[in-house]
Amino acid sequence: MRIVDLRSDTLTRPTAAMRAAMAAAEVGDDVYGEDPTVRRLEHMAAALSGKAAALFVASGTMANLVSQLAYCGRGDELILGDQSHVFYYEQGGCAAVGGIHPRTVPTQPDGTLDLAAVEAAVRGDDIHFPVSRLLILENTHNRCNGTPLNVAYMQRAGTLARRCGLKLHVDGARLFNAAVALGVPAAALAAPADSVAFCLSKGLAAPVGSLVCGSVAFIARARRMRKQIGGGMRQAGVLAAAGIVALEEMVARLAEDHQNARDLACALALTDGLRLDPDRVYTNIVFFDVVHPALTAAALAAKLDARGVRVLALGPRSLRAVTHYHITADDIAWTIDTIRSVLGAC
Ligand code: TLP
Repeated sequence: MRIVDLRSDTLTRPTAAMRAAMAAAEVGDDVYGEDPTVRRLEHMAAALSGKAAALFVASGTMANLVSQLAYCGRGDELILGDQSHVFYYEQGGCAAVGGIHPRTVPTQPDGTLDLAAVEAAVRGDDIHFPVSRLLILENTHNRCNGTPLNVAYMQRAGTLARRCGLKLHVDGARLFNAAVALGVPAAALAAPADSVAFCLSKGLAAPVGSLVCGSVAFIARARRMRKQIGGGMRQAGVLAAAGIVALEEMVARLAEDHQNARDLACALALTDGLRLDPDRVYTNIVFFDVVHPALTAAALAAKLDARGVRVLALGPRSLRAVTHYHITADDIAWTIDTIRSVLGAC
């Protein structure tokens, strides 16, 4: 049966070039700093993000966690959006592992935080209060249709963070999607931040891995935190080799994923029983609501699954489809036909 799996771009499998690079990778013990392939990947990541240093970690969740641990001690406060991945999907790692107190402000529909609300959330110098240390932004914003945060906004956020004595960390799991969609270098989006994390294992199709990028001192601290939570990876060059191919070969083609997402969104917007605004789809993530009276999101996802189209039900009426390397324009056309046929039969 034909399967078009749109549940996530994390489903991407390594390319032939990645597998070849993995097989040939020169390796060493990375906990001793002796894996040449990991070092090369970290240098590439630092250069691409415009930061002085970088650290290879197992996942986006680990990248965000070591960053929070590097900046904050127990009882310190961290400001982040209520729809952010760190707050929503990372098991409260900051609190569970680091004793860090998360303070949310509402995420706006375009993935930004109202900077006046951020400023109002920064604590004053009062013996009753935790100390505000860190602001986290997400670019692109997963739960807000994969919307990219632009350079001007990032600069305003960076200025505010500095003025308020906060560090700024960017969860850029899909930073290169943002850069490609906006037509700017990733480094321009990262410049106002103290640190940025990005993933190799999503649209860039590497099997495993994320990078955290920042100053030399920050990365040294993050490296300690990675070891503390068990993330030292030894001959990780076999994984880093795929990551190098991802950065060299897979960034520019993200534009195809964005076009496919937009084509999907435009067609779904014209489909009875569904609701979405295609003008809010900028990258590879399409959220849509089912408004058909006889269907919930879970019921529609199950019916589509039976026909080979996989999407995620993420709320009572809300579904998510993510385009990626293995999804062709023909897959999108077939998906649209299948969704219309399933809805037509309800
Ligand atoms: N997102 C996954 C799920 O966890 C929801 C997905 O399928 O989209 N930051 C952002 C913005 C992310 O979207 C994700 C993964 C992460 C961090 C965590 O990355 P991993 O899965 O590598 O820990």
